[in-house]
Amino acid sequence: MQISFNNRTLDLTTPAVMGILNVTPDSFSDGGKFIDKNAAFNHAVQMVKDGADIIDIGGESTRPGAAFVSADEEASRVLPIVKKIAANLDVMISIDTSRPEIITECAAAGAHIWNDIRALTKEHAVECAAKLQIPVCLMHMQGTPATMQNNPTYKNVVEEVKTFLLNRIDLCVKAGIKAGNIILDPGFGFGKTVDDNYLLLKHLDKLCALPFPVLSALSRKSMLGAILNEPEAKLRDNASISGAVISVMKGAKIVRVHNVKATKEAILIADKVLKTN
Ligand code: 7PJ
Repeated sequence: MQISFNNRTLDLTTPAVMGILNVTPDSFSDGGKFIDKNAAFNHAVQMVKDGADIIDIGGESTRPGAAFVSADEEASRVLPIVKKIAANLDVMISIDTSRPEIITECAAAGAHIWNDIRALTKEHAVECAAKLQIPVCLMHMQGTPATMQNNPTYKNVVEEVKTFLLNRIDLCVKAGIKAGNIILDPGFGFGKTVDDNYLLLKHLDKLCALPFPVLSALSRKSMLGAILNEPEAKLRDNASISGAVISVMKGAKIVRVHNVKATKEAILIADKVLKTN
């Protein structure tokens, strides 16, 4: 498995680390720290040194109750850092956005992956991805970021997440998106109870059995805090690394994390276990 765009290829025969770079003032674990363009760039440089294969840039906070961000504001947050990373670092760039106009500008500025927590459900998103031929990550979410944690309900969360993603794949492929450009994500924490999240993690191999790379993003999330009884997101890194290792053992090809160095080292060992005969 590999993904390619804008003259860059990511080989997924070894699992990849996606380092999180939030450029929002209100993101829950590192919000505000990387608003300054130089600080954001320096953090990206460090993550690349630490072994990041992808830098995921997000300009819209999706935490419940987060303020609305206009497209102009989102563009002004992400575009300068996309340009600076594309010009200076040997790394893939993904953009955590749901807006076609943002990804179009970012792709022209050198980005490589459209990471959409709304799975291309905004108007014109599917057509835009088909036109750009950019790799896309389709994530499952129940509800909307504002209300998703109010009362998430499933009969069978593992099956429902898989069915949702299969339906999105079908629609995307019919609209002209290449199957080889699709990445899947169960969406840990997006409209799920703690136990829903652990069922999804326990059965992540079922999603990984589909012929698409799976991205697992549970770094610092509240599903970890719930077990540790740790309200401070930054103090959940050991649990995050454990989650990344479990994900890779179950077949995930990309892990989206805050702590790149520790995660990279940990999943290299998991990958060696998987590949040893
Ligand atoms: C996810 C994401 C996720 C993907 C965020 C946070 C919230 N992108 N962006 N999957 N979560 N693909 O990091 O806690 O789960 S923002």
